Amino acid sequence: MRKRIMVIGPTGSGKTTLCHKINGYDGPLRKTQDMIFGKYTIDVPGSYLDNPWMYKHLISAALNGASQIVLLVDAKSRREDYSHGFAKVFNCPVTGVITKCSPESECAPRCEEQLKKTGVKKPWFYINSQDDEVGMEKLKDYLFSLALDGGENEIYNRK
Ligand SMILES: Nc1nc2c(ncn2[C@@H]2O[C@H](COP(=O)(O)OP(=O)(O)O)[C@@H](O)[C@H]2O)c(=O)[nH]1
Ligand SMILES: [Mg+2]
Repeated sequence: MRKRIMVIGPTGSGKTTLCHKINGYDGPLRKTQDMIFGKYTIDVPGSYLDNPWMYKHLISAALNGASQIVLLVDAKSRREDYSHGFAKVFNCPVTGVITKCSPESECAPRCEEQLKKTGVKKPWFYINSQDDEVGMEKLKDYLFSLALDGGENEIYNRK
């Protein structure tokens, strides 16, 4: 099976929006309770983060289907959605992305602190899908370049 970019984050943090951008799809946003396998992505429902007993399902899905993880922090939310060191359970690269915010915003330090506590190493990316195509392109280039290092994935032939 082709390995994909697995996008993890709380409900409403922008996972589906990001997956659509990565896949070059601009249809409507839909809400589901299932993992959605897109062309290059796996869109994981936020409910997987709500219960620690769901983590094992998340981890096994990642082992089977993901070449890398994208972990989202929603700058508009004040909740801490990840347990300490959560990112370290994955045996593939984990990229931290802060949505709905820019590095200059006052929410930035709080979000970066959350990524740090979750165990996500730099580089971290900021996207604001509403008005920042540059940030999105930078992130996509980075994710596809990670994929290029990896092997048989179809993503690897994109450029
Ligand atoms: N301002 C802003 N809104 C966003 C961003 N990404 C997603 N949204 C909005 O946040 C809401 C939830 O997005 P969605 O992709 O469905 O989140 P999901 O529940 O994580 O899949 C939608 O109304 C999106 O338009 C972003 O980067 N900036
Ligand atoms: Mg969604």
